Amino acid sequence: MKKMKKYILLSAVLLALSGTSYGQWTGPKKKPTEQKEVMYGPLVSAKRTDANMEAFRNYGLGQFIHWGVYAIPGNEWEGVSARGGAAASEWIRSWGGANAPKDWTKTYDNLYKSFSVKDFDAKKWAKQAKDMGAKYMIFTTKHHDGFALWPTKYSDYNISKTPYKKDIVKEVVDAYAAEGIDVYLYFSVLEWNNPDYMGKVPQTTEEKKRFDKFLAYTRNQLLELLDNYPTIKGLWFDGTWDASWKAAYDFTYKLEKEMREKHPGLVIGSRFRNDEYGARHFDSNGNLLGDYEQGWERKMPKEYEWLDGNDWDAVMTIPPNGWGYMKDWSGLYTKTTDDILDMLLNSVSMNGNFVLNFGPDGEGNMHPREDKIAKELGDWMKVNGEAVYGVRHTDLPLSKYGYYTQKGDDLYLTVFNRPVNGIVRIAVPKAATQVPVEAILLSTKVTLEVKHADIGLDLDKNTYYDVMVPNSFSSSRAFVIKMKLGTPVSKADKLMEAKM
Ligand code: FHN
Repeated sequence: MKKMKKYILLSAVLLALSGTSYGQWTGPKKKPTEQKEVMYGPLVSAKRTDANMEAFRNYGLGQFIHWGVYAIPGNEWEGVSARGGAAASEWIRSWGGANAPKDWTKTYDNLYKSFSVKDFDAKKWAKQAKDMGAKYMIFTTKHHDGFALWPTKYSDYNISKTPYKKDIVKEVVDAYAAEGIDVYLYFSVLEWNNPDYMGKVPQTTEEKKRFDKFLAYTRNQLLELLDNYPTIKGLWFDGTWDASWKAAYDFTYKLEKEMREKHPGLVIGSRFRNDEYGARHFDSNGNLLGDYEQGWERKMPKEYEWLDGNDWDAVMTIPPNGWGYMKDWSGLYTKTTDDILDMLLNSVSMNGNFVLNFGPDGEGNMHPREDKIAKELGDWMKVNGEAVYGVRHTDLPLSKYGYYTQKGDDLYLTVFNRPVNGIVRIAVPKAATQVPVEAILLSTKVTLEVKHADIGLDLDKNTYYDVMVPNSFSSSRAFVIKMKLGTPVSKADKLMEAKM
């Protein structure tokens, strides 16, 4: 028993010290040189190949929806902007400083009484997402303010107490399922307004009692979501960075196990929990905690190698860090459809999904710019989606013209940088047994000439194939060249090396 006590004390100390998580989102992951005994590591042994994970790998494009009572103020109050006073629009409850309204949280915590969402139409949202080409959607059931968009039995702070009354989560789940779009439910662990929540590790008996009550409440709500909405494919966790949650690694380990047993095939990202040393996303030995890397938020991996072969998705806002609805986008750079296409193709070229965020207003309307982007993105996906869905990374040398994706012996190059001479040069290792032998423009199905261009550069490991894009072809947006890979008809000659 004494040994156990020492162990628990040691791990608590380590936990407190180890603020860092192995998951570096800013560069290649350096696997720890020494492996250590980890009791609370991954619950999923290897890369899953079941239907839900195969579907995840094939999604390509997803939609995130942040919606809650924070949409009513829309990042301002009585004409005063919260910009700079709160971290983001859905963080407006934490608005502080000189400009913040007096007794703001009292005001905020009564917003639910005016949450009538008179324009809310889940079917309209789902149709828009379908037309945009989204294959999965992540929906905020409850954000950090604790307001639940479903009639939870475990808190009175929920949709049933609003003028709208009805179960918004159910309406959204059903509408998206009817459009064939998989639903993942977003769940924030932390709750700013919950008296039993605390960010720090509970110390006193009273604090431990309160936080244990909070953990039981969290478990109840999660099991309730799985009971109420059995068709969902995954849970998307957030707000799991506080020391209190990190110290509850035994609870979170057991809860993940329980949820997976209750809902076979459930997909859970790496943000849910940590190991006993406090390592999040990846345990202290560098093993992924969850089914996919869930740390690419408003950032993109620079190289495929950074992903270490893990599944992942990148979640992205249109205005900078604008997850919940913002009335005022002025003065901000807001991403264009072309920016989003670039990030989407970049993601799928590295075996990831790209998830674009929408933040409906307090009545349930998408922002006009979101409507515009959804339409433009959908128009592009209708013609070129073949280069995005169900594709995988290819090991060819990177192209300077755009992003490669591959499906069997179909190789796609989505061109963002069109060469002025019309020659799209594909570098292929000289030793390759599969090279581009045919090509078409995906949008027009017009056949393109493919020429072997063995430049004969000394020391060059590659040979080249030129795909000729006719000047007559015009495109105001990225376009896709679809190539067929086959056996090379001409071998790159072994040339003598220059003497010098
Ligand atoms: O704090 C949240 C934030 O409000 C937003 O929900 C994003 C989207 O995933 N997640 C957290 C910030 O990392």
